[in-house]
Amino acid sequence: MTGTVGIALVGSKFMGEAHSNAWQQVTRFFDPPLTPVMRTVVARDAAATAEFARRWGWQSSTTDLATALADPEVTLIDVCTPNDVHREQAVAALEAGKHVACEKPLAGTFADAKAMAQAAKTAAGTTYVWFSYRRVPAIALARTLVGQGRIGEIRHVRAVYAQQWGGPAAPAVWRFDGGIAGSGAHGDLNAHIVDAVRFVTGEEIVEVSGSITKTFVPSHTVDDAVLFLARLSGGGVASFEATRLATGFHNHHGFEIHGELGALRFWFDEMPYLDYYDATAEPLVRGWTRIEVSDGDAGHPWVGNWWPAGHPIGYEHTFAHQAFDILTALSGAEPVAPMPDFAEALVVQAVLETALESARRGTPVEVGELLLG
Ligand code: SOE
Repeated sequence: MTGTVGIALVGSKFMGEAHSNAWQQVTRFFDPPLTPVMRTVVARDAAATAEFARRWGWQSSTTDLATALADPEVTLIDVCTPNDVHREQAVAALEAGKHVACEKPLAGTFADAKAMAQAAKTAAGTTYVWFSYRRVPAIALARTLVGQGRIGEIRHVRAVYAQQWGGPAAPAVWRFDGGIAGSGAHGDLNAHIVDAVRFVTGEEIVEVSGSITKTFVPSHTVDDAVLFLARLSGGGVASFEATRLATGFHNHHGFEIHGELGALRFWFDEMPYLDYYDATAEPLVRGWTRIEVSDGDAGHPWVGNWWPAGHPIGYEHTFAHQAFDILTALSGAEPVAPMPDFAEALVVQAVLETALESARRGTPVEVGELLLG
């Protein structure tokens, strides 16, 4: 399939900028099978949105989502708004026959996420969710190495997402308002590492226990920290930690995955690197190998489209990778790495909800209980 995809962006803040940059960069560095056309941006303030459109290369701007949905040239709605409006905007877009790419978490509440996944089931359009860290080359390589059986059966996973937004200088943003965000560090940060662990291991999180949640800052109406333990479908165990109160960390996240034959370790603070331990190597030389995931010729994903090996890419590139993979998937071809849709994001949301339920009950809870219930 060849042709164009007319895009309407909904939202113009942090993610609106990240996505706009991605739609701009994708045709400069990649040759997607479909060409994105940045038709319009939708946001609340008319003047600010017009200025946003000028700066980021959108052809027009509007304050009215219905205008964008009525445009026959627009086929993909890119939702980058706060969590409480994802459902209304995504469902309206699906009902208008559009494809939808929605920011994570799928929604602020499990009920909204379920409704969105339900709407996607019967819609003509396809859905995508911007779990953009899947498209960190080192994380996608970790998935490939697990798939090749290099670390064997997975026994122990440790996943962490730690930020420092809780101190006296913490900004008063919508992410701390339960009515808008629905969830705090849990929905914003655990969502990423739950998705990353599922993505890399290829396993499901089947049971959650030992979950604790805590709000430290009195003005916050969401959790500031949620920690929980889990069982994986392959029999391994896992721990997840998300916090806004990790003084000293701006955006520290990653995982350590220990298998019967080896281990993998990734931390976003050192984004180009994946550490691999081969437990089958000769004892004399056995040890952690640091792979610099920047070599397209070696088969490292996406990086060959940017700079020569050893010239690292950063946070914003993961969004360009996702833009490329969305355009590839829309054309009917296989994306570089699997692309989560609303049904898959609902599974992530079910894990998050199960953790909250486990904290409420003080007992282990099976994820299937909520997902199927
Ligand atoms: C804010 O907590 C935030 O921007 C998240 O919403 C993003 O998903 C994460 O990538 C960085 O932190």
